[in-house]
Amino acid sequence: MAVAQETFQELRQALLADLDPEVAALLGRELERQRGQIELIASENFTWPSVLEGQASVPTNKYAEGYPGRRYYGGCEVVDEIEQLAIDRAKALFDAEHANVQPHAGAQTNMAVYFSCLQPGDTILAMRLDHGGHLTHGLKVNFSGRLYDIATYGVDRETNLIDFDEVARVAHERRPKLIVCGGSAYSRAIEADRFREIADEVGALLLCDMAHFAGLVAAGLLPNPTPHCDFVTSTTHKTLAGPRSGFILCREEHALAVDKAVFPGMQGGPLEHTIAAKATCFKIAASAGFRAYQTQVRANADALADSLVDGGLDLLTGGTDTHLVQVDLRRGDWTGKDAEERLHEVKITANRNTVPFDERPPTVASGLRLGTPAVTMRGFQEQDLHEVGSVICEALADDADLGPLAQRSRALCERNPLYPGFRGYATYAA
Ligand code: DSN
Repeated sequence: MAVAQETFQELRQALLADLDPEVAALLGRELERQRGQIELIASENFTWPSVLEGQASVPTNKYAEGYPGRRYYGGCEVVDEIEQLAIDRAKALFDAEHANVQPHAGAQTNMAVYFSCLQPGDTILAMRLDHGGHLTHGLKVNFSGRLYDIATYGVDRETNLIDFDEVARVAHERRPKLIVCGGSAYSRAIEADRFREIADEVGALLLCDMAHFAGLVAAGLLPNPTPHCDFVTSTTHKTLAGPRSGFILCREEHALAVDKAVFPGMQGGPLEHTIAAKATCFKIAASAGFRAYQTQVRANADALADSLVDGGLDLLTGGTDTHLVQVDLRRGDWTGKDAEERLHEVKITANRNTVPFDERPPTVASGLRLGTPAVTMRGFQEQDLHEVGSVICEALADDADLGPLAQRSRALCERNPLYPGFRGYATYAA
């Protein structure tokens, strides 16, 4: 029931569903969309209820330019404690000498690292985007490609594994000031130690972008890149399952430069409510429960990979060490775009992705990138991922009967409810 909204007093008391039923209804619809489909976008997750609480909290009202104990505003005594807690937890979780928890998102983490150690025109060596890198690793139309001289490496054409001979050869030819490892579409463990050896040979700094697999590192299921790197960047909302945000880890010798690059170099006021949620995310990521969750993420990724191969699809590298699998569609008629759209019709959300040496443009692409963090968060186990894999393979058959397949997806969602007990915004908006 909507309340009158004319007076200041009414505005000060009204809750969302009463004040703005349109937005409340849209939020309710988004909740139901998330509940009613199988989320396989490898970079997405369903965050913890405790993190949602932190993100909706009152430090959103606070300006706090600067760092704990060194702010440009009064009244920062509590947010100082919040931010210091997040810093200390991030350092402990990844065994890092320094952490900056202010970056608003992943792109800003990489921008801050570049600003801290490079001048425009300096050379960065990074993985090509279509081989699994990231926009901020040097795409021409991204700030990284516009400001810096970009040298690239990729994967081996046969194995689809990082071609370390190429990394070394290009590093020696181009003498980069910074080497970047990690990316957003590579399903095998990143060997930061091997990148370190090459970086040392050419006197380069080393950055690992672990945004995708940070949760698996936190749980001890993938090697921690931090001891080998000058800088490590990450988001907090992918496998880490926290709020939509980012953070930077670095060696002490780079701490001042990184902090100055973030503020005042690029950002103004930090989002202290999100930093509170990051602190909670790091606390959760150090727990036994989180390790159990990540162990299931990995088991589910293997189960999905096995079922897709059994159903006749090709996977890049044949499988996965992480939370993601990459379907290579080049042997058949499907494009990534068409496959993504077909899966949408059977209640499965995924994203098209280029495969290495793809002849199609990224808007069409020849691959699908699938990941298990989100479905695992809602309770899916190996047998469920076998069923998901079977629905995918049947949906990509020429004579697919989509209605029954969508029903099988719905049944999986109903067996594994998302945010059970959360009444949601739709309740108020109704
Ligand atoms: N957009 C993210 C992803 O999907 O991997 C990377 O920033």
